[in-house]
Amino acid sequence: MKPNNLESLWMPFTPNKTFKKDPRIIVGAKDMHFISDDGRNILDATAGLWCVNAGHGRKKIQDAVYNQIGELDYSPPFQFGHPKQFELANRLVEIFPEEMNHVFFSNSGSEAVDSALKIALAYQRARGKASKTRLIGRERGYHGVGFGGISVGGMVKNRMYFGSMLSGVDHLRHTHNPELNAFSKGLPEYGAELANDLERLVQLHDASTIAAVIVEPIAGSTGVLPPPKGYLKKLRELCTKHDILLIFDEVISAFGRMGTPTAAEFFDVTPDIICCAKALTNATIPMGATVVQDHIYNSMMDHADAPIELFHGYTYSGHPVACAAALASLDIYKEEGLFESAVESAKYMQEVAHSLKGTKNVIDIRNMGLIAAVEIEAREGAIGSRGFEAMKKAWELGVMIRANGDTIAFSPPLIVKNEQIDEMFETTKKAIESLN
Ligand code: PXG
Repeated sequence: MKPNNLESLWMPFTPNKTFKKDPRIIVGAKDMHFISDDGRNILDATAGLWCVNAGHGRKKIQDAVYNQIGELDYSPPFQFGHPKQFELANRLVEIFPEEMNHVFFSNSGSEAVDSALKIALAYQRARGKASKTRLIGRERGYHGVGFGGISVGGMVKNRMYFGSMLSGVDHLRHTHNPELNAFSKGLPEYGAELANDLERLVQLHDASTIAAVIVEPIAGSTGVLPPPKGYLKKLRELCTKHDILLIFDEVISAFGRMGTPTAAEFFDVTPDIICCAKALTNATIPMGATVVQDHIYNSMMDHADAPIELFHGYTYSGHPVACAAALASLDIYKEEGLFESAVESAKYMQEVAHSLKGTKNVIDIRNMGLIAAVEIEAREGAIGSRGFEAMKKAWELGVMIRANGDTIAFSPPLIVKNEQIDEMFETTKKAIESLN
């Protein structure tokens, strides 16, 4: 049933006026499909917003959440603890890189990022490097919508309306280079040297003023930009050389999207801090986490002001219901071997995605892990209009895809079957071909 009046809701990241004239309403979801209000099954090629990695409507998570509300619906996270938040932190550090053994909980990717930036600054101060206050992001980066996240972020529209943001922030060049790398299968060959852009910023600001660098290991929201081969390793080396923390924003990439628990493991590059959210609870209950290396936590415990080492936290940090959902999600990922099956599906999806080369207006295809992107040429003077129309057409044809500008992104749940991958791309091809 459609709500009678769509006007009272101000929808996020949505053209409200256009949407409300022709709404797309979702009333249910199961496994690989959404159900629309007109009763159609819509194949979910995006795992919602890169987050429903185990597929929709998972009974185990439903039961865990239901039982948790009955047992302990809420307890305050400051000065008191409940068992499941410790259990979840333990489970997370088991699957995160070896040196990363401490977890700070929040409620979203944006908060996980702001927590990471604040921890980086507090850590530098606690260990006697209080001049290290600059934060370095990267052009085209997306780190959520808090003021910290948009300051280090690099997507123009997310920044231009909101004033001057945090001071003392600078940006590395982005890594997108279609002249050399268009239609790369997997990681692009060219561009590792772009990591040296950090040297330029060190020469400009001096390393003694820089606290941390934050990047997405694979840039998602900006239109899927896998890192050039060797880029992340080089960036890690430079951060270590200049005593700068490296933060990976893994809000999209953690929990199996790369076939591994983290992209850090996939790339064999260990950052100092990882931010995650989304698939942590299979998106059923909002939750974010900021996971840090021992040297950061130990330094804070040893040197930060006593008695409270970090003046930061949320009413819902480590919420018991979110913890229950996360524990059940981690169980499902493990019991069903979903990270492993993502590796197989990713191989298949790479070939199917690249078979769209030659389709009308397609100018690039990119992929990595269980992520793919098909970029269509922008209409002159109307950037994003073809992407938007392709998304609408695919919805009519029964597939949910995501348009980031004129790039169509695919990030299906890890339970996806090969026939469903075929359907995702056949429908997308039809949708693209229907556009002028
Ligand atoms: N970091 C990254 C890398 C993200 O992708 C966030 C932080 C923020 O998470 P929250 O939970 O605060 O939304 C994200 C979110 C898209 C799209 O179209 C992606 C996100 C959000 C909205 C749209 O690709 N990712």
